[in-house]
Amino acid sequence: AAEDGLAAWLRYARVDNAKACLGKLPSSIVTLNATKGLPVYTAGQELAQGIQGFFGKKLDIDEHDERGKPRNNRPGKKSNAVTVGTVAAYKASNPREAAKVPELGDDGFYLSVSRGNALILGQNERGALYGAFRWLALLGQGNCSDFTLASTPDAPIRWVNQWDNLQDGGTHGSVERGYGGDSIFFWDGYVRPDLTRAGQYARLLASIGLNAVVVNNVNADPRTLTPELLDGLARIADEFRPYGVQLAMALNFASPQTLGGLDTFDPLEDKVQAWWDNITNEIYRRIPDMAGYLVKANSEGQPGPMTYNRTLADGANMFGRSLKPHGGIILFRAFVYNHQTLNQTLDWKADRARAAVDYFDGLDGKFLDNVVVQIKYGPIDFQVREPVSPLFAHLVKTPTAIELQITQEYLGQQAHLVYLAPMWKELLDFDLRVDGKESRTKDIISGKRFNRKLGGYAGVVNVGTNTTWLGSHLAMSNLYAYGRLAWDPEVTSEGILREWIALTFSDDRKVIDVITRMSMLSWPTYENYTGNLGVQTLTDILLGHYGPNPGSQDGNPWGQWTRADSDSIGMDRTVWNGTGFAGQYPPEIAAQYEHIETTPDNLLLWFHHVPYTHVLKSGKTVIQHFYDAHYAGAAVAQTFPTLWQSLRGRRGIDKERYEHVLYRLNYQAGHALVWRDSVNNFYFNKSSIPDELGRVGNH
Ligand code: GCW
Repeated sequence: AAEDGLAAWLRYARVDNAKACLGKLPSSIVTLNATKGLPVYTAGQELAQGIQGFFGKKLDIDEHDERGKPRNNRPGKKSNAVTVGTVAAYKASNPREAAKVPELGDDGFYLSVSRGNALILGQNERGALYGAFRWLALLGQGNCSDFTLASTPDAPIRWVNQWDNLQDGGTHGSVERGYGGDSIFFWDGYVRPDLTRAGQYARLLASIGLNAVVVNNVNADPRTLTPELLDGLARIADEFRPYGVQLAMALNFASPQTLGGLDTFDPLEDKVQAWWDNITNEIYRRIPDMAGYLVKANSEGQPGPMTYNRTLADGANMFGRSLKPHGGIILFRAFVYNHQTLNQTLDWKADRARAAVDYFDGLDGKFLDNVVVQIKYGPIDFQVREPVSPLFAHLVKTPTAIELQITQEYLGQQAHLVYLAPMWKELLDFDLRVDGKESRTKDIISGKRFNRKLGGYAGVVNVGTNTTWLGSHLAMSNLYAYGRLAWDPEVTSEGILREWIALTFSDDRKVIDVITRMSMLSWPTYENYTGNLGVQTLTDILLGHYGPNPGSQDGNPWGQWTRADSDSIGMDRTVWNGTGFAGQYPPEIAAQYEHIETTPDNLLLWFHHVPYTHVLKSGKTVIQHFYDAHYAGAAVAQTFPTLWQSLRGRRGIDKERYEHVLYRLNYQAGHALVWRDSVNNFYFNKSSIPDELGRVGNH
């Protein structure tokens, strides 16, 4: 039902062995120094709601004040309790016990469950809420055993980016690359009067450890900074605050001119700096806990410092200065390139993939300490297969965050099931070998590798007003996985999935197994029936990034080229003969990508231009691999509806969600055939090489 979609993994539905847990549950909830509207208070409410939902047991909430004394003096103190609060509040009432709590980092929690008593302590208020949600996630899987756990998130920045426009318009409605309806925040140029969904969204995000949301599009509207809008943003922040989620905002670099009426937006002009300082003060006056800014500059037509021949660091630091007194941070995007000047026909060495490193060259060390560079996982744009962006290896003194995309822009737009955790984990685990030492992406962004305090994760989520949030029930596993990985990149893709399924549908064994199976197959399957061997996804580049259109990649300045002709295909990104992109990696990795023999098959066409008859490590030719992979991928997609149908009527698979998912999987199965035939025919027509199995070409 609609409310199941809205509640997503926080349905708190009755668990199978509810009875078995009853004896092991506390009989009351104690909150330590809770204030209504702040996370510890929320944690108490969630625990009550969750335990009632999972087990049918109603618990009272006893509020204790800052000295540990009951506020609502209920007679006859109950024996077993779950106590929730901050470490500091616990210390005030129970110094001796508090001394035993292990050291926690920012946002961390300590969770100890023993014989019907539970202690949930946060390093800060939201840490306590995270601890409560973690325990609830276990209880919701029927796990009511005793345990002790201290957990601190791997990285401090665990943000969501929403690409929400203030107004309907353009071809994409009010959320750019959003496939779940209109913005939950904005309507008709203003912040919505009713922000119920904003609060519900914050609740979901807090339950997976995410701590801030940029609420407006990176292609930012200068009107965001008008007083009416700022008042509205403050109301959004009020909805977020009970969940410990902070508001952040995207800015338009030219605002001092377009909105403020100055004759310039040059970041080195005093009056421009003063304008930003002033507006920043205005924002913090309304939203004292605002997290910071996100800025897209000099990219795809957006204004930026380069308009005035200033560096990207000059631009970023201007915001850093304004934010500094308020403790805010600026996420400055590395997605900087010019989509108008790239010329494929004239220039064999032109390459959009080079842009980020080229533009940030020489800037490491020039950023203020509250500037974080936000880097898309790959050098192009959220494709089904990209190597990790080499920029992660170049910024040693500068904190970085990885930008992942939960909304499936190039990956089927939620009409295809594509579970992304396995892809993200490959990227996060990749070892860039900076200075010949182990340098995994995850350890670079967390700050561990180069000893930095800041860094982390930015996920483009783009939920909308649809009661499924993203437009598809199964796509929500990606949001769940994003939060879990940003907290702890060591958790396994499959483990995340099993937990998400149990909480979203039920802990029925078959339900968990079947959805896990489909989801774990889904990314390789999508890659098989779309773009193979690192050639990129092959969606239509010019119209909405959806559906097959291999021909649209080339012959335009967008730079997502394949250079396919009648004999050969692939981007030569070698140093010796190509664009030189391979040389942007540290030496060990550069050497690997420079040569065909050491480039993995799945990135062959990303780095090399080869004949269709080139033989892969697998022993197949490139063209035969295309044909086979497309048949294999489309065949697996045909099995998804049948697999799903085997779950009909099982626990947690209600009729409405069953039908909704089935409809999409049937569509995907059909569309996979369209993909298969379009791509195969396209390359057959180009190359005139028939399929060895006679499926493609002249019959
Ligand atoms: O992936 C592309 C999208 C644009 C987006 C841009 C960006 C917000 O097609 O819609 O703009 O990247 O990330 O800035």
